[in-house]
Amino acid sequence: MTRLIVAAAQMGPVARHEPRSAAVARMVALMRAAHARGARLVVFPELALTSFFPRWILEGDALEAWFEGPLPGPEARPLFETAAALGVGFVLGYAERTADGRHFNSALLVGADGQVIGRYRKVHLPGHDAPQPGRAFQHLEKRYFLPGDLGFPVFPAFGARLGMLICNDRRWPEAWRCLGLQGAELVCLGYNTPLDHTGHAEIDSLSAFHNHLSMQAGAYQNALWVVAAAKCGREEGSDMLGQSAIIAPSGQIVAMAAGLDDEVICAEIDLGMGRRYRETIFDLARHREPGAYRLIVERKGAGDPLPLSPAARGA
Ligand code: ING
Repeated sequence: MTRLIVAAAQMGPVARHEPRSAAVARMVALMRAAHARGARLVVFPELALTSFFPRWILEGDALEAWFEGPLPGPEARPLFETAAALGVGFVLGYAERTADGRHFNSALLVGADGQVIGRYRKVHLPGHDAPQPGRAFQHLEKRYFLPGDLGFPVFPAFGARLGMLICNDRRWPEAWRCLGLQGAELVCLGYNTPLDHTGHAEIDSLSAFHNHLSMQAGAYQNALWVVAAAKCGREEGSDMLGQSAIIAPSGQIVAMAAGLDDEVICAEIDLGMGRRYRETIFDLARHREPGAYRLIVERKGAGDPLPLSPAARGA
């Protein structure tokens, strides 16, 4: 199968005291809307079941309450059951507590039968490991989560080679490259992106630009499709970026959310497009020069001989 209709299920704010059952009901409605438009894979945002709790200082049981044990638990079960009933797979961002009590910012890949295919744990944790003075909202992912320990896995699913990233991962080219070098054809990611992250207006004012720049570059330079779903809007007073998007291996945005609330965007993706980029511009076997990268990294000083092109060498 080289064509697949996919959907990003953007979510508006999830309130601090909104029960998971309410968030799941919203997600079921989004999944049904996506299915009605032919989607067979739906991507939900990062930490989709709850409010973005790393914005608050939390300790002990008050922190533990934000994490999920093994999924599907009773609250999330309707989502898995709906997926199986409709024959729709999905990616779900959630706060994972492992059996031995470790905490990760994770994403689950679930097949059209409602069964778990695989898991990814966010590697790049932004923000701080201790509360910062003077911030309207904290960003304590480094305090609440461990860095992901599963690497960047690629799963054969939905007729494609599918990888996952989570939010800040999309800003790091290595994350995309690790997936691209494994032949990923489709990357699914969710994000919660506050608009006041750095406190520097000249940076924060470019949040929307940097969001799409990162994903369009990742898509084009690795010849793969991207489905990205935001949790957005004013969530407990914190304004978060929307503009969920579906991006082609050309780097073109083929679908984008227009609002800041629950919204489904869909596109029929052609996996053959990525293949054409990998057979021409990005034929890694013919064009990529990893040896040169080592040379540049290891060069000792300006006196080292520069590599000459065949023409310059008189070849
Ligand atoms: N959020 C943000 C993200 O990477 C951020 C943090 C915002 C970093 C703006 C840099 C600039 O999109 C999460 N959850 O990673």
